[in-house]
Amino acid sequence: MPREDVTPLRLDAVELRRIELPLVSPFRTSFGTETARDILLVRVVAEDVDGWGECVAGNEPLYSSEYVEACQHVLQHHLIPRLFAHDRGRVSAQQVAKILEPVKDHRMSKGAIEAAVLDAQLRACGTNFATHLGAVRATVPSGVSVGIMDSIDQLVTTVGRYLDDGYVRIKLKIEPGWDIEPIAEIRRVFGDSVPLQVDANTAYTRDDGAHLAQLDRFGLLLIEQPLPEDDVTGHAIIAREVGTPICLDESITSAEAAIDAIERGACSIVNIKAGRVGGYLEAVRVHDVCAERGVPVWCGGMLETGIGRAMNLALAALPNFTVTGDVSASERFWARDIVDEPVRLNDGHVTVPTRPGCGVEIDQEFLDSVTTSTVTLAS
Ligand code: NPQ
Ligand code: MG
Repeated sequence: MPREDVTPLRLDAVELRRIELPLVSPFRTSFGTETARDILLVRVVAEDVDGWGECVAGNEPLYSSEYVEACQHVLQHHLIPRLFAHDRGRVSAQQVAKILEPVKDHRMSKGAIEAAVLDAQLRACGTNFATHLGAVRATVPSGVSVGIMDSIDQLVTTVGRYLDDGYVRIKLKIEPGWDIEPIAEIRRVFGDSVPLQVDANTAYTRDDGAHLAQLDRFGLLLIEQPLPEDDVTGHAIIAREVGTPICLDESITSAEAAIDAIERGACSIVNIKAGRVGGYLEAVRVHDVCAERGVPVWCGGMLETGIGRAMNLALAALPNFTVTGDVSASERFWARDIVDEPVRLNDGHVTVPTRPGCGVEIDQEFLDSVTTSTVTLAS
């Protein structure tokens, strides 16, 4: 029953749990360096079934304006009370966005609670995320995102290790001063056949078109988000000056934003992250509008635990996800994951979970050991 409405559940309680998980190695992007994640998990308790959601906001408002402490506040004081007040707490995931629409933005927070409600509903009826969202694949190819390093030697060593692991595509983070040279060296060492792309996380300006065009000779799959989130027009300008396809990440905040960016010639490939667009249901709509316009999509990553990673795999199994995404193995980021079946790499591919809901179960003992706070809200 793909994408059909599912029966509302009565929300008895919602738990907001914060966990602290150290990264296996620091992850540096053009906006900063992360050494540990402070992650907000949402658990809904509804008619004796639990549902989990993961908020992808970072510790600080650097990737976007959202950050974990603000997400906890808006969920606790503005979003969850609205769900409790709706029809005496009876809600289906398909109604969540509509009920929360009066609250502007806060898409990562909305996406986290919607995911938890959807997980509970699907567990209650024995359906998995993949089937519900419309998945057509049992496994998906796995790419890896590689941070900015202190030296090109260190980058070469790191990329070599990921290629040995079997990752089928490498994404290199870039910024002014760390772009042409490191890419040239990776091509020189590993050859022209390694599928390679770059992500600027908004670090360039409209004047950088000629500079970025120097990347054209490396045969990259795409350049991701060179300019600020708001600058769709700027991306259209850059897209005319650079031969490599432009892909948008931060700018794509909804299906409407995707349509606008595509129609204005700002991108020819779209990165989809459920949290960035307000949830998995909107993410499917982004997928659909891109498919209708012949624009391929791929699934981004936000350093998720096994919960968000399992849901991302279901999304990445939809038909228009024809570009390799950033859903890496759990061990790329974590020494130990909080779920019973962490994502594992198998010949460069990862397997879409098939058990009900998101398809993974919480390792409660380990989860408790990394929990820094818990707030329970009752309807
Ligand atoms: C991207 N992710 O595609 C993001 C950026 C990113 C895997 O490259 C904390 C929270 C740290 C969110 C680091 C990847 C983060 C983060 C990077 C998002 O642009
Ligand atoms: Mg990105």
